[in-house]
Amino acid sequence: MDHEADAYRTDLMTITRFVLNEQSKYPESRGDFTILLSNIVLGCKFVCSAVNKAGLAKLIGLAGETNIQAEQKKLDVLSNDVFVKALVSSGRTSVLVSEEDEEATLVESSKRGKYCVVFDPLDGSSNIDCGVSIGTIFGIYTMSHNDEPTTEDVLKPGHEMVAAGYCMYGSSCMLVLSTGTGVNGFTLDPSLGEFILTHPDIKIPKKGNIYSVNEGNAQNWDGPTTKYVEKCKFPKDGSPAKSLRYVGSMVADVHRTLLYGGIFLYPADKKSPNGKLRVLYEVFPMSFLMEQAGGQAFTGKKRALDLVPEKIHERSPIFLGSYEDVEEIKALYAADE
Ligand code: FDP
Repeated sequence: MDHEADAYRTDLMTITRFVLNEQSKYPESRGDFTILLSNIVLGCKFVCSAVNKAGLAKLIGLAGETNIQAEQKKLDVLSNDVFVKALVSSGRTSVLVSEEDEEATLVESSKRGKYCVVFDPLDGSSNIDCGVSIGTIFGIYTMSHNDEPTTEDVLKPGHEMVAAGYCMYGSSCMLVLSTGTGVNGFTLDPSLGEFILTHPDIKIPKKGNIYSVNEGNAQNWDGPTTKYVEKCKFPKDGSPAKSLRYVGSMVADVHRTLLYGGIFLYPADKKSPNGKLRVLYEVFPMSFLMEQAGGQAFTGKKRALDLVPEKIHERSPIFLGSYEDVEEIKALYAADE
């Protein structure tokens, strides 16, 4: 391969080119989604740069404020600020829900647009101080009316999302996106400051050999989850035991699951009967991506994307990943009923 020539390729598929290509399939489209997405991309680049220099910039440490999760750190505050400003100034949003803000942001009338964005600006915050991968997760809905926006506009099932994605700040910065026609992964080329399509049409393997869960909670799990994890470790059908991988940062754990296959679980337990992860900006976007990649996402009771949240910070148990692995846990819950 001619590496020198490769370094100067001029036909690179940047994320903007990619979305413009997608958009050209809809002649009635006026470019609103492209503008919205370019503001999300700007937020991701900003946070990526802040994460990379966190130590240097003395950003690590408590910000001296507590949020609803009582865990807000400086980088979380900064990331939230960046995304809220980028999304409002895009002029394409009406309602924003952030993990960091107790109330939804209802955008002032002069800056309103047709989208609602739900997001966790910096997920996996307990990993910030030790340099482990963290990420931003987002989901996008469209407004279904032209009246005053309200919080109700985002209390909709996940299958109504028009797009979802995450950006992982890890050994490289990767943005994984679905607009409802498959899943594509873009890697930030720092020399260009552009996300380049590096993982086109991601498909999750039908079955994997990794399970990912916080086993420290095992004593509080219910029967089906306990049985499933037991099966992963001591299979009785002659298949090899699965490997356990758990970063404890949802974006990193889901990213690995998407690329390598397997299952990610954050089940309910006796202490947290609704699990830990948030429906709107963790469970829904990741479930949307999994389904688009050929996998499944299940709550222990139903398809995750069929949940209808009643509150913006609602939680749900979640089991997501390879189609066949999720089938197994579904069967255990069905048998338990
Ligand atoms: P964190 O508490 O570090 O912000 O919902 C947030 C989250 O991380 C997820 O990213 C992660 O999957 C999960 O919590 C980890 O929770 P446990 O520490 O309870 O395993």
